[in-house]
Amino acid sequence: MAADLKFSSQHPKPASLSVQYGTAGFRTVAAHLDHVMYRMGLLAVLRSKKTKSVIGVMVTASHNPEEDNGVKLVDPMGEMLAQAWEVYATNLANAEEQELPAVLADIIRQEAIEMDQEAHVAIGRDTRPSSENLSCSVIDGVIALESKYHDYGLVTTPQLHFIICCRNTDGRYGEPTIQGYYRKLATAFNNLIDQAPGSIGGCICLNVDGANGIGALKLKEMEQHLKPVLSVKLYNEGFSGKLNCQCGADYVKVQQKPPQGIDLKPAERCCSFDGDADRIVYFYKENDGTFHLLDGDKIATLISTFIKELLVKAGLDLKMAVVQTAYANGSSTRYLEDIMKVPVYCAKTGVKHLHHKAQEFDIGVYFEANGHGTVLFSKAAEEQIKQLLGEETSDDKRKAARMLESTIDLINQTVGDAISDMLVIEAILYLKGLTVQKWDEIYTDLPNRQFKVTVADRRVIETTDAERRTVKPPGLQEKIDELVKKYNMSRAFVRPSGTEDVVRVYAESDTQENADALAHEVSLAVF
Ligand code: 16G
Ligand code: ZN
Repeated sequence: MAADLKFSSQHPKPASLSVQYGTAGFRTVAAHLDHVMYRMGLLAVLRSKKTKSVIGVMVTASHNPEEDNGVKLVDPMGEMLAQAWEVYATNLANAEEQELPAVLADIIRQEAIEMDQEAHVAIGRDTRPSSENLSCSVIDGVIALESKYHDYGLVTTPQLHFIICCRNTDGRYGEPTIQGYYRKLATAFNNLIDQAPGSIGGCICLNVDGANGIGALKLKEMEQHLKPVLSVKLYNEGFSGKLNCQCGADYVKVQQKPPQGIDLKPAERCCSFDGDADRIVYFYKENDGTFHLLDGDKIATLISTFIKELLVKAGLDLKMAVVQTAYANGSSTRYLEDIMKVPVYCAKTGVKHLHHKAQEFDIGVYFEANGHGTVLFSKAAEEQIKQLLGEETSDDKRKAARMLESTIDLINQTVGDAISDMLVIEAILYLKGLTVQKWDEIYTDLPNRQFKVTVADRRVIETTDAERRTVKPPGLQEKIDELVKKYNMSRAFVRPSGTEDVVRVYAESDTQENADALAHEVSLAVF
């Protein structure tokens, strides 16, 4: 390893700054990230040499404020960076300038990386003002190790994941361009819509809150490819408002109210993207002004019901499961298990955990309540569906198989994708002739409340059972159990955040007052 790394001194690490590769990469104020970006350029090259594949680097801080930024690496099939490499990322980011060559050499040795192997890095960024410069710093890191890169510029996070997967599968997943993404999804959407019974017609009207971010930009580009049955009205497009400020999926989910800047009329359906368009939630208001949120749990239920019905119609015996997190509303879990008879599993918060679990099934539907999710189809499932299309079979079975095929193509299986999820949901609602209210009525959410609690050291809390119970500090779980017993149909848990220096508290109960009171009492127990 060369003693001096090219450009390294142009990306100095601020003294005494320490950062960590968290649940979704590095995230902090943008001003602290220049050296991290350069070093992630270096790491992406090593990961690319190791995997002999194209590796992605996405510059974004998702739903966090505009002043923040972040970076995450995308692995060959479009998944999150392998967890074993997260520690290399943290070590590299925190190395002092003079230690950097040695830390790099250490990774090369530990991973037995062949340095003469070619490397390719694909870079994308969101619309934050800091993102362009930060992505140039990533490029400096790639060039410092004399490697090739492609700068895809402004893209949504899931678009970059899609491109990485396409590039590493010789185009079998799709054409590795933004136009290729639009064409694949639009063709699938249009094919699904064409399957609607003759009695269904008219136009779907949807208000979309773009969180003043990249999703709005990309949805506009995509619209021309879609059948005119979908009439999208975009709000918070980013011309004047600030990214994620009083708008976007996270704001709507946490605040349980509509975003600013949207003129919400009773019964009209709306959805909100987050800042990098990998999350989506739906909402509407009633005539009396009551606000209704349809979150990731409602989305998972809608999609898994649709797929299950198609599997039955097609006569396919495929194992489908839904993966949720501790935040999933108890009503959704009960509905899926008891009414739908679909097995439900709980994973730790963070896409990588849900994704991993969902890979165990023929069809794994995973959604976090916050609206991040997708559906994974195993190779065997895809093959069985294709095979059915090639066989002599009844028209009904063939039609169901064709719809399953289009659904697979419409879903971005690499990661949760607001645009793709939105099109899946819209197609399902259209095909079933469902309004947003009817969808909402499938089950009723239990009232719930989330709080953040600031403590001296959040690491004193350790959890088990997919974060639903604490094992440390001693006595805390017993206290929570006692509190939960006081309320009807209640559940509560606490977990240290993976992205902020806080502890999160969640409670649900039979009434909003009880959920609020329980969350409050549990918060006090955390101190
Ligand atoms: C990150 C995760 C998201 C998770 C959230 C939890 C990814 C791509 N994103 O944003 O899935 O819900 O962290 O944050 O994995 P918390 O640990 O601060 O509650
Ligand atoms: Zn996001």
